[in-house]
Amino acid sequence: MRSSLALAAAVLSVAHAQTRSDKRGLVFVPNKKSPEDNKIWVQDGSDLTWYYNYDPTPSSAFSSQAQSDFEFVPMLWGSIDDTSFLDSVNNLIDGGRNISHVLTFNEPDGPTQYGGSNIYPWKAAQIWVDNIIPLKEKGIKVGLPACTGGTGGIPWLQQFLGNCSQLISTNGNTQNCSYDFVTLHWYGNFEGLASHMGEYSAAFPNKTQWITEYNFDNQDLATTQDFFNMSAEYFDRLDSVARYSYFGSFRSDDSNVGPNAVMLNNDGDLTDIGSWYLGGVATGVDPQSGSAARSQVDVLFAVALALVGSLFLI
Ligand SMILES: *[C@@H]1O[C@H](CO)[C@@H](O)[C@H](O)[C@H]1NC(C)=O
Ligand SMILES: *[C@@H]1O[C@H](CO)[C@@H](O)[C@H](O)[C@H]1NC(C)=O
Ligand SMILES: *[C@@H]1O[C@H](CO)[C@@H](O)[C@H](O)[C@H]1NC(C)=O
Ligand SMILES: *[C@@H]1O[C@H](CO)[C@@H](O)[C@H](O)[C@H]1NC(C)=O
Ligand SMILES: *[C@H]1O[C@@H](CO)[C@H](O)[C@@H](O)[C@@H]1NC(C)=O
Repeated sequence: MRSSLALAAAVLSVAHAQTRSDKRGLVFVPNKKSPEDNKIWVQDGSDLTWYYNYDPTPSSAFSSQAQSDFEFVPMLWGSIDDTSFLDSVNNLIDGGRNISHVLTFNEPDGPTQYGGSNIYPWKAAQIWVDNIIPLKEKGIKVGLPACTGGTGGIPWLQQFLGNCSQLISTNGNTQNCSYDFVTLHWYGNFEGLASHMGEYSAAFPNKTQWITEYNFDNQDLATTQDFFNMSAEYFDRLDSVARYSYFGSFRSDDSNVGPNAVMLNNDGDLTDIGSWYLGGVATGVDPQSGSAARSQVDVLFAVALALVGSLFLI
């Protein structure tokens, strides 16, 4: 009885050991304090198929990655007064990089002190006409601006689409600015996430969704892990979700979404969530464990002790 239960448990744990998904990508800004973390995301066997860094150009940390293995998705982050985004994407293409998707406007409905690009819909519409429509005409798939998870997001997007339509319509010939996918951010619990996605499907029907930032921030570890698993299972199951990227590719001490929401502990080791996200098994690493700074002090202290010890031996 006992052994068959143990066997059943073992089989289950094997069956649940890994979930893999080619929808998974990386939202990541390399951290100058811990450059050794960069390679974690592109290690052999990593599930991650694409990344973005809020910039129009790839991260130099990933310059040796082939676009076909680890697709770089350029982002037009915020306000510009020229066609620099378009020019930059065209330069990448001319350089031989197969750019197939672009992201636009990071949290344009959000204030800059919380990382938003805080831009008027009409201004964003003009930038879209100048930079995004020419890319769309080349066959590049373009994402609707990535608003915050707040209630202002959908109204902002509706203004944006109306303004964009005004810019490209001529007398008696109404044109709409078109897009290929809808981009969402979410911070909160799973029920809220599912309902947010439903509101976006109703407002922008028949488009696939990319969830490019999400987390249940500032929760205890068990709650964070439950949220992580439920959301990953949901995204993988829904055909309407094309891609997703978990906001947590940093160390606990560097987190602005709470100490447990991260994929790395303070030594740069993958947490359970980090390992699951890459398609691996639980590591048992507590997100809040480790401290590179402290362990350096420990090493110095050990060296000093050894030196003192050797003095006595002489
Ligand atoms: C989350 O999913 C992983 C991988 O499928 C599984 O091993 C783990 O037990 C799950 N954890 C929770 C808290 O549900
Ligand atoms: C470019 O990337 C897209 C999407 O990943 C792919 O479908 C297409 O085949 C690629 N084109 C070339 C020339 O590699
Ligand atoms: C443009 O979008 C509006 C609002 O969604 C819609 O009512 C209208 O039919 C669309 N027009 C065209 C030409 O697609
Ligand atoms: C959604 O797409 C289906 C199939 O392409 C089409 O029949 C339907 O009219 C579309 N609905 C809307 C609201 O555009
Ligand atoms: C977007 O532009 C602003 C500023 O010009 C107007 O006030 C809005 O009415 C307009 N919105 C739409 C949906 O066209």
